[in-house]
Amino acid sequence: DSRLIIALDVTDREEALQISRKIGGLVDAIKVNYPLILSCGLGIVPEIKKYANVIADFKVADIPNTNRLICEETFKAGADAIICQGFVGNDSVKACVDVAAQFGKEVYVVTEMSHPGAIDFIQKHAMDLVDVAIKNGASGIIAPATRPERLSEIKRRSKDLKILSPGVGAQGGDARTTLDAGADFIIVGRSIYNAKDPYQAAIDLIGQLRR
Ligand code: BMP
Repeated sequence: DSRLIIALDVTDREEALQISRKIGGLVDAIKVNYPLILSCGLGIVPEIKKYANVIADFKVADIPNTNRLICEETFKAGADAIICQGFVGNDSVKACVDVAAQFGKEVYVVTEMSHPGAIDFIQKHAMDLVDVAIKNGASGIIAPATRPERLSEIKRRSKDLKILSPGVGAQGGDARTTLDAGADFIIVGRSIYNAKDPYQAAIDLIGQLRR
């Protein structure tokens, strides 16, 4: 229970498996995204699963039927959870949650994103997106480590939903501050996989989370 999730956004298969082997036992989950899957294929999911739970960050954002098909393929490949967008609406999110329930898996809904451009559009609807996650039975949400004050507001709105928070390290967020603001887990990519010693970088982050 480290409260750390690695974002494995590398594109080299050997590197991905080597990092997974080294730090899979330290982290709560390994998050995979398009860079890795487009380069290595969905078949890398079961290989990574040998080392840790896998969260498929596919930010699914389509009509309900297409969302359903995407989720089925993702869970069949062995992913333990999938991330979807909430802005496409209740029916599309519900389609993901329904498939997850069939497979005994989890869905996380993106609320406010962590990058600067999130304030252009998505921030205006962040609280509605939290409500979409609650209403449709998602397991949790994604909320920004780069804006701790917004994270706290989102936490108040989301009550007991799990909060996974990206933006620590390369995007400027701080690990401990993010937990204090209400996150249950932090998601960290570059600060771990680009470190000279990814294992030590993960250990250091876990130390900060336990402080
Ligand atoms: P990094 O620590 O290298 O910035 O990686 C963050 C990871 O979290 C990336 O995989 C990114 O796609 C994802 N992410 C994010 O940074 N902000 C969000 O709001 C939602 C995300 O999924």
